[in-house]
Amino acid sequence: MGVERTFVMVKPDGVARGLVGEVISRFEKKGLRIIALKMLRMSREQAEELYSVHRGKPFYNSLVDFVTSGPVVVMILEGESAIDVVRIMIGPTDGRKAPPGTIRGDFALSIQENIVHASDSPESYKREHVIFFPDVE
Ligand code: 3AN
Repeated sequence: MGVERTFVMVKPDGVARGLVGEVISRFEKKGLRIIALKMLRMSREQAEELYSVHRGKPFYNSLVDFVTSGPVVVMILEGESAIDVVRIMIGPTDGRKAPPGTIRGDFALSIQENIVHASDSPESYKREHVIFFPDVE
């Protein structure tokens, strides 16, 4: 615990719906610090690495198609218990079940198109952030 870093991505649906500012604003107001931030269109290779734990699952191909379908905004956030704090703020995977007040609860009605991705453990952070920020520790 203590101060840690997490990897967060606004997915193509969040960018297309104009929710980048809303999402970043929530994290900033919470007190998390932006360490790195950029917009990009991810390659198929990057998407396959990001979601490598889901390889072979029925939704995997559709998920890779979706996250490569348009620009995304990727960032590294830092703060006290940042990994758990951000996971609580984004809410459960299924937007229909995510409680109001969470990002997915407030803005998503889908399990695939659910606005944001965030690392779920320090190991995930290590693997995920280097895909997009190879120079950040
Ligand atoms: P989370 O993003 O909450 O960590 P994961 O890691 O279980 O959720 O899933 C990664 C991504 O895969 C989700 N954000 C969602 O876009 C997609 N996904 C997960 N489960 C399903 C499913 N049953 N059907 C379609 N897409 C899914």
